[in-house]
Amino acid sequence: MFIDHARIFVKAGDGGSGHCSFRREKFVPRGGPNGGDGGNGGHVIFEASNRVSTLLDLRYQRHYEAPSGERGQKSNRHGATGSNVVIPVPVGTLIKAEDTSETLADLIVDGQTAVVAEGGKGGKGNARFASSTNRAPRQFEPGTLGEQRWLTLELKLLADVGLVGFPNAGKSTLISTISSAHPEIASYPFTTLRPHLGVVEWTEDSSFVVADIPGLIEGAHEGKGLGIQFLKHIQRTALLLYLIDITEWMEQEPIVTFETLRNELQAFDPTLLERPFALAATKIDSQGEGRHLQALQDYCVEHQYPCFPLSAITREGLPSLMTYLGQAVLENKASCTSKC
Ligand SMILES: Nc1nc2c(ncn2[C@@H]2O[C@H](COP(=O)(O)OP(=O)(O)OP(=O)(O)O)[C@@H](O)[C@H]2O)c(=O)[nH]1
Ligand SMILES: [Mg+2]
Repeated sequence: MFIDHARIFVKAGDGGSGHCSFRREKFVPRGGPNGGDGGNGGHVIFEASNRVSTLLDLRYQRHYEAPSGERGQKSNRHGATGSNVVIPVPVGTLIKAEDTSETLADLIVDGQTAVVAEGGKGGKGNARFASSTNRAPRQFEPGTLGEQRWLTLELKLLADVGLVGFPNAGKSTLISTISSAHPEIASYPFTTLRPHLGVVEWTEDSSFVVADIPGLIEGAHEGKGLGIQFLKHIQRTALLLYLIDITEWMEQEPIVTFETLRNELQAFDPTLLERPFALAATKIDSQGEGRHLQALQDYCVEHQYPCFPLSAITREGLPSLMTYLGQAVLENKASCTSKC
């Protein structure tokens, strides 16, 4: 099951208390204080991992608590440090504090970590309070408390290109043709029920990531079909590719299809309309007379939208689409690097 939202409670370990004790040995009178320090409490840490693809585990386990540090001991022995609790999450996970909505971390690289609850510090034992004027201190510190908080986690996939289209438009077929991703493909609507990522090896040394998300229909923003909840997974893509089925038995005119998709995107997040995009006219191998394709191409010429007629089955049109996407992604990365 693909889960992209979770709410959990984290509690870091408390610091162990310092110890109060004195050397008591037979021939050592007034041996002095020897109470050790308490150990630090363990942190709660998130780690982004490519091996995890959903927040499902966090739905089952909602409480995470790191062990506390142990008390200090006699003979100047420090208490053991509490071990850290490391929670693996998918790359693209955003972590917010529930009470303030403050973003604590946005884990976008495999292996990236973030401490979300700091362990308490161990207290000092009485040995640390000895001074020339106080040789037998009875003073020691308690450990400090570990942080605790409720967190909300949201997974927003990271991809370069997002595929947007009606159900059955051929999104999954396209991603399975150009990458090694294998989402289910079938001739009925809403085959895809969760987003899929595919890595496209564009040239020998460059690749880009494509996201296939479940199909949209008119009224998705009002909850029709699968709704617009999955659109958050294309919010971070640099480029959108609208897939329009142009086979002649499609009742809806392709331009209406395109505009409906744009309206649904706008209802979810108006900035998605400012994102660079291209259109792909799909299934040209079985398009019939080509009336729909002609209408869509005329519309794209008029508006100066890039349009790629293609067939994911015969691969016709794929090379030019790949070149366009690959270059657009490269240009976007270059402009982002120079701006950042
Ligand atoms: N002839 C032809 N059929 C295609 C092409 N691309 C996809 N199809 C067919 O169209 C149907 C739907 O394809 P999918 O890739 O599952 O469509 P989708 O957009 O992922 O659909 P949802 O997951 O329901 O949103 C399948 O029967 C595919 O075999 C194409 O280029 N040519
Ligand atoms: Mg699909």
